[in-house]
Amino acid sequence: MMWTAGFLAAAALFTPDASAGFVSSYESIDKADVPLVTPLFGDTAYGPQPLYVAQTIGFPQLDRDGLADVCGFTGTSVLCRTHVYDGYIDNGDGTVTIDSADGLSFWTIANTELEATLFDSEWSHYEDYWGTIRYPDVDGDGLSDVCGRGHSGIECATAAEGLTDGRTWTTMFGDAGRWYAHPSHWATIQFPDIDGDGRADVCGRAWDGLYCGLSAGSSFMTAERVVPEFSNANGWSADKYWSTIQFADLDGDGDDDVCARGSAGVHCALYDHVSRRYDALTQWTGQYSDASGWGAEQYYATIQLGDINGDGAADICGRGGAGVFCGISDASGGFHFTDRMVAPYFSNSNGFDQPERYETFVLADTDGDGRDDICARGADGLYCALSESVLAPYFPGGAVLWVDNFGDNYGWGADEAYWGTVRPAHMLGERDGVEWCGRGYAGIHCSNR
Ligand SMILES: [Ca+2]
Ligand SMILES: [Ca+2]
Ligand SMILES: [Ca+2]
Ligand SMILES: [Ca+2]
Repeated sequence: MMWTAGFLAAAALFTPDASAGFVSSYESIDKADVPLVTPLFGDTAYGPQPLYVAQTIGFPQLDRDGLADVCGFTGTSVLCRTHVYDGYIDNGDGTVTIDSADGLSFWTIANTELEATLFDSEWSHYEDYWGTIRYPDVDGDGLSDVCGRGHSGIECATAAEGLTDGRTWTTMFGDAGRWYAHPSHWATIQFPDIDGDGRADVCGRAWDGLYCGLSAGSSFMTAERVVPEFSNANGWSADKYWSTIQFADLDGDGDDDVCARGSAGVHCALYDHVSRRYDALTQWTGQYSDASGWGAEQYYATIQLGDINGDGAADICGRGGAGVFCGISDASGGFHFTDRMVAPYFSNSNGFDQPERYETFVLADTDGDGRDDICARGADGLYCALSESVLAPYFPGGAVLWVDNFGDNYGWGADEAYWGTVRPAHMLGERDGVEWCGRGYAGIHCSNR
């Protein structure tokens, strides 16, 4: 870590002055800033927290108040703190008014700390353990649990038991199966809900294809090979291919489908609820191909699924040299691109070819209109291109400075332990979009609304 004088000087600006805040639609609601919401996970006297802390920070739902809580792996356990907030007034008509006087009082009311001690110091030694820690709802009770790949397989601790019941949910994906051997195996482990029953399932890519095990509520059923096409023999062990494997509901039937970028474009398979298997992998678009230059990390690493037009079927976006462009799912086998679904702000010439920018891309409904928007960390704050229209989606306003913080100007570009933590969180509940949180040197900062 280069702990430069310039960064120290800028660090005091993590919390901007009161006049800074949102632009666009929230301006009339509240001039809000980006307060420190908890000193938890802040830097130590030795500098930034290690990546096993920074990269495991998440904002799950551990209780039933609808407000995101915070968790992270400290190196000796997964530590979580529930979020209690009284900074808004419920108007009783589905809207809330932000009480800005109380709006800065996160964490000042009694809140609860939960600790999953299953994730012990051994987990800090191996990225193929800590790098898999996630917060899925594996038992389907509406609360987030903590899961990760450990020595014995997938280990989970449930919020229902206060994270005290950590144990092995399946021996698949463990060290005995050599899942540690290459990131093309352990780093593909994800927790989608492939059968749409509300319980997160587990999937990961082995040498001979993608395996998934359905959640049975207190364990995962035996994982089966569901997409044999994703094999080493077919070339999927290359970073530019396996790292793009992701799950989303492409046809809006409630089951999570799967896509990945191959050499000739993006290939996807729909989950068939009747056969309880994935259909054959097919090519959904010839965009994003190696021949078009998408084999470079600054491009393929940005490809994401999200519902840009808000019709319930996940669409696809990716950042090329000239900006982000998106294709809309037809829910049956194709993504369709138009010249209007382009966000040129996020171009190479605006600096988005740098990892501290392009790795922060997120598709999230930041303005709460039901359509996912394109957001990324820029030079002087978090920028979003807001999606409009269901039938002919486009980004009419270009990109706007959505949060006047998290930019390089306030030091967030200095270290992955800062910029790698900026992400959306429902700090004020599911309504009206998201807040944005990140780990700065003093702890977790979140935008207000
Ligand atoms: Ca499920
Ligand atoms: Ca589906
Ligand atoms: Ca859609
Ligand atoms: Ca939106």
